[in-house]
Amino acid sequence: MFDSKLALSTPTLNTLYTACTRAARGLVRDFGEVEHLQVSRKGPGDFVSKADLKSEQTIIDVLQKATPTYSLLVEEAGAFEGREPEYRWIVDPLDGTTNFINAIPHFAISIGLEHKGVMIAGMVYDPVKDEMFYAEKGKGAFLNEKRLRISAKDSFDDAVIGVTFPRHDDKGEFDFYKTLQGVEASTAAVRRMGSAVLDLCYVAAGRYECYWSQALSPWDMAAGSLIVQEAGGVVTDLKGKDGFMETAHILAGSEKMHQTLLNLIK
Ligand code: 2AM
Ligand code: CA
Repeated sequence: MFDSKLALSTPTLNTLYTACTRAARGLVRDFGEVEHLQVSRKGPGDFVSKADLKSEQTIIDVLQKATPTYSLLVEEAGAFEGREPEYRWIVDPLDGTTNFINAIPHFAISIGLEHKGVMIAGMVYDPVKDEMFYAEKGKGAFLNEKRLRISAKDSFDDAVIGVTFPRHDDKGEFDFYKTLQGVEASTAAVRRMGSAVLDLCYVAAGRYECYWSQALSPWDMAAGSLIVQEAGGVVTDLKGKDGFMETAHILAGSEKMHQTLLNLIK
């Protein structure tokens, strides 16, 4: 574990690497306890929220030491304004919490860096599989030492589509289950794996042709959206527009598949 090396070395990517690998060490240790059911009597939920907070604090410490003037937006701790607020780190210290609680080895750390509202760097680390996905704007996207490219498939019938189900209380403007039925009927498979940040990276890696979700938070999308774009993919909201970080709905995929899925959602 933690053998992954970076194909690109820049100050930002090195900071991201330190933050991700340090936080991962604690998460993997805690995951081992969940797997062996050695969690406290309060139950796995409480234990996991502690694992989550520890991971978050490790990441905040690394980022604040490297870039003390940048702003931060962190899932649990909230927002901190720095002296250079045009730079902002956006952090999800544990994505795939339900998987983690149930000892399902599919979760990740995600950190993005935004400059004046534009994502300029991102890293997503799946420590169980030792898969480090990362990108810097204009420099391509990578998985460990390998350059990533979006899927080249051109038949929607053969497509594998990733999705995040909406929560039970989501009464949003999209008819999720109708779309799901249409997508199920016209593709090879739909996958609901429980980590939105990894789903986006799987699009970048060509493992999925597309991914969509109608309710995410900025930290679920920040790093992954740049990784998809740098792998040659298209990312929009579910109406085909740019503002997914604000609308919280997102559709990522290769150019052709993205358009086909967009037509099914509309
Ligand atoms: P989490 O594990 O950090 O909570 C599947 O539920 C995926 O979607 C996870 O990545 C989860 O992040 C994320 N997610 C975030 N907000 C969600 C929402 N409103 N509905 C469903 N999933 C959400
Ligand atoms: Ca999340």
